[in-house]
Amino acid sequence: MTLDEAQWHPSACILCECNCGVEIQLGEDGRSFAKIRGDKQHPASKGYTCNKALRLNQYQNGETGRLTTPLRRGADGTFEPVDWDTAIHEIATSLQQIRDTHSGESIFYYGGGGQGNHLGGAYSPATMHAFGARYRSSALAQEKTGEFWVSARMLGMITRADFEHCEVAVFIGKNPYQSHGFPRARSVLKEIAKDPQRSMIVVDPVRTQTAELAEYHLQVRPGTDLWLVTAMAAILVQEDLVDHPWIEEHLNGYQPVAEVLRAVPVTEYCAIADVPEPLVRQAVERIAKAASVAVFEDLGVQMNRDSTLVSYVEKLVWLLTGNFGKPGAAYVPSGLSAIGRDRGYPFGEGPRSPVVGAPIISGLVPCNVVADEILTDHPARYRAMIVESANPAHSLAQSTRMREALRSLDLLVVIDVAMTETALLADYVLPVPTQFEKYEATFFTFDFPQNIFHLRHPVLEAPAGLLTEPEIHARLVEAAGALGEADYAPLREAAAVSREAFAQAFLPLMADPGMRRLAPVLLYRTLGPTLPDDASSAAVLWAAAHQAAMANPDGMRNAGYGQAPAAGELLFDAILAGEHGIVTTVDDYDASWQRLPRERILLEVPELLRQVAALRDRPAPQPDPQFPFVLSAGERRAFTANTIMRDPSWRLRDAEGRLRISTADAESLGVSSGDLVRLTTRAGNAHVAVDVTDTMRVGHVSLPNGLGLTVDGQSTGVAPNELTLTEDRDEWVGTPWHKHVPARVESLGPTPAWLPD
Ligand SMILES: Nc1nc2c(c(=O)[nH]1)N[C@H]1C(S)=C(S)[C@@H](COP(=O)(O)OP(=O)(O)OC[C@H]3O[C@@H](n4cnc5c(=O)[nH]c(N)nc54)[C@H](O)[C@@H]3O)O[C@H]1N2
Ligand SMILES: Nc1nc2c(c(=O)[nH]1)N[C@H]1C(S)=C(S)[C@@H](COP(=O)(O)OP(=O)(O)OC[C@H]3O[C@@H](n4cnc5c(=O)[nH]c(N)nc54)[C@H](O)[C@@H]3O)O[C@H]1N2
Ligand code: SF4
Ligand SMILES: [Mo]
Repeated sequence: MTLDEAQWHPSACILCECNCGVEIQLGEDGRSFAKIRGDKQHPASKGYTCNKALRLNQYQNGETGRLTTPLRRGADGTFEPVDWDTAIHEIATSLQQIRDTHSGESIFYYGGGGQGNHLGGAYSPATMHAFGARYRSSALAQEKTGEFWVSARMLGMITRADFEHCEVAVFIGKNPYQSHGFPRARSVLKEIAKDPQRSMIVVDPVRTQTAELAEYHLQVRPGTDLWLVTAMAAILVQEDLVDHPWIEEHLNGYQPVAEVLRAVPVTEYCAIADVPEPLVRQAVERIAKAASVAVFEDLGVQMNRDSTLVSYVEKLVWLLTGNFGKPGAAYVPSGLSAIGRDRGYPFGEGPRSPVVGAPIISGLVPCNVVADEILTDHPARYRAMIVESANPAHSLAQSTRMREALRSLDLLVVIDVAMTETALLADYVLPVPTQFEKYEATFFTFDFPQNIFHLRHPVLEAPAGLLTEPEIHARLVEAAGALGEADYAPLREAAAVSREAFAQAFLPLMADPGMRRLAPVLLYRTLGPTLPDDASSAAVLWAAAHQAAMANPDGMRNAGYGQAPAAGELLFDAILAGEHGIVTTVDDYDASWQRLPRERILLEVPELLRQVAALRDRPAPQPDPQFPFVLSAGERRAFTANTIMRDPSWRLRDAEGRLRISTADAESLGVSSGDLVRLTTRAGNAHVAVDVTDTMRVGHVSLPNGLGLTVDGQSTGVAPNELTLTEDRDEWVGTPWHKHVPARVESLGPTPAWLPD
C-alpha cells in the first residue's frame, strides 16, 4: 500500500479554540503524521485550516519531553518512576490527610483542558467532590471572567457574534487573522474586506494583519480603550444614532445610561486615546447605519487596564444599535457545557476566594490571586493542588512567585503529556496519552445558527503505561472510597438491558447533589464499557446530550433529533458515531431571546455606570518615566500556540520570538532587527532580539506568548510571565494586565547602551 492509498483518520487541530477538523495520514512507521489536510466533512471548518495545523506532528512526535511513566519526587528531590497503583494510592492518602487535618477546601484544582482537550476535565468534579475540594480555576479566569460577569449582569447569558453574516465586523483588542476565535477566520475576514457592502473596524494599537484588512483602523494608544469605546458609545447617543424602537421593546435602563453618555466630552476622549476624532465618528456612523454588527472583544482589552469597564461599554455599543438576536449580530450559543455561565451578583456579593476574598466568577478563582491564596499562613490557604492539562508555572502572572507558591504546597499533582514547567515542580506527575491517542473533545462549541460537536476518535494507539484522564479520575474517586462496586453493580445491570433501563436506574440517583458531582465517574464505569470502540471516556457526554436536549428543544428538533428524551439519546449516538463532527442544533434567530433568563436586557449596571461617569474626572494615563514603554506580554502570532506546542522546531518563522518595536523607537535606541536589547519591567528583565516594524506604535513593544519553554534543559525565547506581576490586575474581577506592562528597553547591541534619563 502506498501512502496515498493509506487511510485518512479524521481528527481536529488542538492549537486554538476553533478545533478545525483535520484528516491525518500516518507514515509507514504507523506513528508519524505523514500528511495532514483540512477535513471537508467537518461541519464548522469545512476543510479550512490555518498554517499551524499542518505541523501537528511536532506535538505528537516532536521533542516535547513526553512523559512515559508516573513519577514521584523522591527524598533527594529528583523524580523516580512509580507504578500507577502506588501513585494513585499515595496521592489519595495524601489528599485525604490534608482534607482530614485541614479541610477539603484547601485542595485546589487548576486547569481541565487546553484548546483541544476538555473531555478529561469533565471528570474532575467527581475527584473534587471525592476529596471535598471546592475551589478551582483555569485560564478563563485570566481572560474572560470580566466579560462573563458583565454578560451575566446585562443579559444573564454569554454571547458570541455572527461574523459570517454581519455587515460590519468590529474587533477590539483582537487579531483574528492570527488568533482566530470563530470558524474559517482568515477566509471570513477576507470576504468582508473585499465586499464593498461590508466593513471592518479594528481597535488595536498595532497594525495587525486584521487591521490591514480593515476599512477603519482605530490605532488606539495602548491602555486607553475605555476612553475610546466610551466616546464611541457617547457619539451614538449624542448624534441620536441609537435604535429607539428596539430599545423600547427590549432594553431596560436606557435613560440613566444615555444621561451619562450625553455628558461625555468626545473630543477630549478621542485625544486621550490618540485616535483622530473624525475617524472615530465615521466608524460609529458606519456601525449605526449597518443592518447588522458583530463585535468581538479579546485579550487586547481583556488583559488590560479597565478591562471589565471596557467589556461593559463595548456591550452598550452593540445593544444601543439593536445588534442582538438577528442575523449578523450577537447571539446566545447552544452548547454541551455551561462555560462562562455566571449568576451575575452585584459587585461585592456572591462567592469569594477563601484567603484574598476575590470574587469567584463562573466558578473560577481569579488566576492572579492563586499565589496569594497559597503563600500565606492563613488557615484557609490552599495546601494541595491538582493541575490537569495546564501550565500555570508558565501561564500565570509573575512566574517566580507562582513557582514559589507551587513549591510551598504540601502536595502538587500534575496530569500532563509532557514534562512542563509546572510538572517540574510536582510531587507526582501522571502521564496521559496525547490528544491523538484517545477520545477527545472540547466544549468550545459556540457556533450559530448551526452549532456543532466533535468527539474525536483516537488516530493512533497510546503507548503502554499511560492512563487517560477519565481513568485517573475514576481511580482517585475509588481510592477515596467515594464510589465502588456497590454503586456500579445496579447501573451495570441496567446498562446491559438497554439505555432506557439505564436512564431509569441512573436518574433517581441524581436527586442527591453529591451523586450528581460524582456522576461523570459513575457513567464512565457503568455506561462507559457498553459504548462501541472503547469509547468509555465519552460516557460523560450521555448526560450532557440529555441536558442539551432539554435546554434546546427547538434547535435540536430542527437538527433532526426529534424531541426529548429520545432526542438526547439520538444526539449521544450521533456524537459517538460522528468521527468528523456533527451538527447538534440548528437555531432560529429567535433562539437567542428564548435563552435569556429575563425578558428584557439591562443596560444599566449601576456600579459600572458610575465608573463610566467618573471617567471625566480621571486624568489621562501618563507613562512612568522609569518604564517609558508599554509591553504587551504574550501576543498571538503565526507560530504560537500557548504552551501546547513544546517543540521549538515547529516554528517555521520567528523561531526565537522577537520583541516587536516601532521603527522610530528602534532608531532612537540605535538598534536594528536581530539586535539584542535588555527588556526590564518591575518584575524582572530579559535579553531579547528585536524585530523592527512600522506596524507598532511608538512606545509600544510586544512579545509573543508561549515562548520560554524548557525542553530537555534547553529554553527558547522569553517566558512572558517572568515579566509580569500578580498585583497588576483588574479591580473588579482580578484579570491580569498582561497586555499593558510598563517596561524599559535598552540596547545591548554594538552601539553604546541607551539609558532613559
Ligand atoms: N496563533 C495563536 N492563536 C491563538 C492562540 C495562540 O496561542 N496562538 N491562543 C488562543 C487563545 S488561548 C486566546 S485567549 C486567543 C486570544 O486572541 P487575541 O486576543 O486576538 O490575541 P492577542 O494577540 O493576545 O491580543 C490581541 C490584540 O490585542 C492587541 N492589544 C495590545 N494592547 C492593546 C490595547 O491597549 N488596546 C487594544 N484595543 N488592543 C491591544 C494586540 O496588539 C493584539 O493584536 O487566541 C487563541 N488563538
Ligand atoms: N503573559 C501572558 N500570559 C498568558 C497569556 C498572555 O497573553 N500573556 N494568555 C493566557 C491565556 S488566554 C491562556 S488560555 C493561558 C494558557 O495557559 P494554560 O491554561 O496553562 O494552558 P496551555 O499553555 O494551553 O497548556 C496546556 C497544557 O496541556 C498539556 N497537554 C496537551 N495535551 C494534553 C492532554 O491530552 N492531556 C493533558 N492532561 N495535558 C495535555 C500541555 O503539555 C500543556 O502543559 O495562558 C495565559 N497566560
Ligand atoms: S490553530 Fe488554525 S488550524 Fe488549528 S484550530 Fe486554530 S484556526 Fe484551526
Ligand atoms: Mo486563552
